[in-house]
Amino acid sequence: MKLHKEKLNNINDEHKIQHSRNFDFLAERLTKKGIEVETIVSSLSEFQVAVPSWALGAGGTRFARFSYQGEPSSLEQKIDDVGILHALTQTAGAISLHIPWDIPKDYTAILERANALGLKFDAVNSNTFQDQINQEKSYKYGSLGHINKDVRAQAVAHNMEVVKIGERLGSKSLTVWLADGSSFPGQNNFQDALANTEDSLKKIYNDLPLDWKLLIEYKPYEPNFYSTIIQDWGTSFMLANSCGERATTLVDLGHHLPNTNIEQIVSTLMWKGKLGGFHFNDSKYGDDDLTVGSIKPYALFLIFNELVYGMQNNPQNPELSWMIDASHNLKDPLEDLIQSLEAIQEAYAKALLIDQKALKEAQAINDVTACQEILQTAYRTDVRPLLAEARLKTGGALDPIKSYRKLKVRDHLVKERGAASKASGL
Ligand SMILES: [Mn+2]
Repeated sequence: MKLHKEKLNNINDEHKIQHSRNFDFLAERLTKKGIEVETIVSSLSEFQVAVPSWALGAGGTRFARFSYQGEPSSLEQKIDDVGILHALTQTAGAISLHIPWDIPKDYTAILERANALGLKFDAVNSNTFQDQINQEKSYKYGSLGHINKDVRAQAVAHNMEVVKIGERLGSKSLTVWLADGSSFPGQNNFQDALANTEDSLKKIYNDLPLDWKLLIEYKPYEPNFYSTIIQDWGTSFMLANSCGERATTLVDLGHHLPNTNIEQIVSTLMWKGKLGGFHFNDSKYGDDDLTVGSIKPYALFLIFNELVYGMQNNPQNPELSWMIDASHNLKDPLEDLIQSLEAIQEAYAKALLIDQKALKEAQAINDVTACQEILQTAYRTDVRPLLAEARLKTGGALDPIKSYRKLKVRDHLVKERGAASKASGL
């Protein structure tokens, strides 16, 4: 289904007067502080986050998967769903594909479909964490870091294949996340496993088109529970350095042990010009895949503070690939993604409000109290009218969740696709 612009505008019209009051009140307060409100609104409009193809259906746990009605069962339908998200929020202008789950059959038709909805193809993701039907060698004991060179060669070839598919869609980066590791002490030789992984990544990197980036993701545990070969940002950074300039580290919020200072990792990587991408989600305990901003919104704000600082002060860092990486078990996946997109924009807007000059001055005289006040003054500002204004200006919804419900999008999808329609993928 496609959203009717006219119906969306009618819903917006009902709330326009109240929105103008809210926006004008906030804009006046911020302008008095010397903040350029228009600049912030246009920064918000420009900020686009990719939606991964696997987030559009209900996810599951290792115990069960309860599917959601009207899920997209083909690549075409997945693109349509991201189109709906983008029409409402105007901030989801890209889709990130997972290969082999989303191999296009007709490239021209897929490109035309995405183009008509204002969508680009962001990073492509390889999959060597599960076996596919008719696959020759198994990834049960690893892939790029496997002890057997034939398994490694197969995993390298798969990544090269993913790049070829991505090239035909206009993608410019490959994300590699490995499940490789061990579940028991003694199972792997750490050095051999790391050396094999480095060797495989170099082969992939050397085959990469010159205008492509390699994004190396890390994760401390799961699915392996004793060791992960690329366990942390340091290991990813080291591997990226040995591959070359266009190899970078990808930070996924959920891929850290509890209480890790993720904002400091972001800052360090950007200073070294090696932060290539960022995956958003939220968690209480581990890689929980919860809605962005649902558990730790202040931590997200502090991370955005470092991202904004890096984007403004670190020209050595490449342009970042942003993506939501979550899998929803309970909510309507599209509503969950709308909430995530809103949380990302909110944290970004608040970070843009930080008085960086005053913060540097307070830091210079070790005025710790003032430093905290400066950060929290920005954090405590209700920036939602700025987000609504950015959406209104670009043709989106003043209130995306309310509009989604009023337009009865899920009912339409169920009618079109059937209640039993299941998302392809996991
Ligand atoms: Mn991720």
